Amino acid sequence: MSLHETVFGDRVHIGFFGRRNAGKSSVVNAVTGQNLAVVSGVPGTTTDPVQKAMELLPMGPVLIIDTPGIDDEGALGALRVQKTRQVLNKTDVAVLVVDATVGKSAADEELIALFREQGIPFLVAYNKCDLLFGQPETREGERAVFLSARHRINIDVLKESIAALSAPEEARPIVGDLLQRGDLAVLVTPIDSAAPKGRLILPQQQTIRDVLDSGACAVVVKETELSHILSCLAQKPRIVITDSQAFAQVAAVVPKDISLTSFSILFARHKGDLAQAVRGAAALESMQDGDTILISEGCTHHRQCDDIGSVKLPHWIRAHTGKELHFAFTSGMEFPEDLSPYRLIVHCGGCMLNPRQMRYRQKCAAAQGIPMTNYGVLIAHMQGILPRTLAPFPAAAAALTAGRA
Ligand SMILES: Nc1nc2c(ncn2[C@@H]2O[C@H](COP(=O)(O)OP(=O)(O)OP(=O)(O)O)[C@@H](O)[C@H]2O)c(=O)[nH]1
Ligand SMILES: [Mg+2]
Repeated sequence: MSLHETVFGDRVHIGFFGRRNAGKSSVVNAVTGQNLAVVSGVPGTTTDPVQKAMELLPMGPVLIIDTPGIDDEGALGALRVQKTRQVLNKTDVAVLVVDATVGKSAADEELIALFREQGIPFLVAYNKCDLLFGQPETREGERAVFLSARHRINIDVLKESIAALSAPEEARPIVGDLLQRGDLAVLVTPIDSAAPKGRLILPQQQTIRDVLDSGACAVVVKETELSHILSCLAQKPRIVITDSQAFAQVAAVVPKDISLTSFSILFARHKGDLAQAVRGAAALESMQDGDTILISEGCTHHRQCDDIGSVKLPHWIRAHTGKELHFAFTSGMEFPEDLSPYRLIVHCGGCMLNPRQMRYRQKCAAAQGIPMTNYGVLIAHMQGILPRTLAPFPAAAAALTAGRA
């Protein structure tokens, strides 16, 4: 996976919505300082979502998404709502662009209702204020910014406000909350045939960064050197984090009084709801002949996920359950609205999805009562290592016993 792709899922996704001609594309261009999107006085200029990954201060890495304008006639229409929802599924922060000379319409209110429904923080950008005497009326409690894209007025205020809204999503820890300054974390990273030669894969790099940021020390070893290194350490490690594939070997070497978990478990928690994934894994035990399992991937081109998802997982699952099961597959942005044909959903780790997208998919499954787990958690379950890897996470470990009951 290229450097550009790897950081995609961690970018703050900022979506710009609103009526046709409100000036969404103009605001996007002003915010980015680039002529990213075509601007014109003709309503309906932007016909498909346009997205661009970039560095944007004060946020850092972001993905900017300009969307087609909605109809002036009020009701959004089924297709518009569906398209808007698709963008909303991956939106961390929504900016509703309103033409200040016209004010908010019924369609704008519908958009606000959609933001609320999906729990997306949003603000209202009243654009074209250069044409206005005084300020437009706003609803109490509404986060509003008054600006002019054309004259570059208050664009900085808009950026600051977006940054303020996007902050909480950024705070999700990988492992930092389990560590204290001066702690030692041992990371076990086998030679990975899927990793580019000479590199560590993204979850490993990000975990190391997180360990360092918490003031702890990361010791990185292969499973073959682990035993020797453990015996050399003067300080007892706070935690050992291993690649799931080496778990059996690592578990045999790490003393029982040292926490042991896997990169997959850390990332299931970092990206989504770990407890739900744990309950989902337990559902594997109640599969019946003829049931269909949906295997879903966040990207279309990650060779390792593809191989695990399409070949290894079905094989392991059939062997583990001994049942005649059917498998369905989806990848990329497609995720079925109707999940009722499936008895279980197994999702990839979602390195290409942002946390909101991942959690949204989990929410869809929960709402329809379909168990959902992920690759790493399910593999850990089938290997019988889930209880030990969950020990550092009491809340998720409770889901383990709840699932059994
Ligand atoms: N006076 C004034 N005009 C603006 C401002 N921002 C945008 N416009 C004008 O409004 C018109 C529509 O701008 P766009 O940015 O294309 O609007 P849009 O919301 O992307 O429109 P669609 O893509 O058709 O949905 C253009 O003629 C812009 O020049 C502003 O701050 N002040
Ligand atoms: Mg546009």
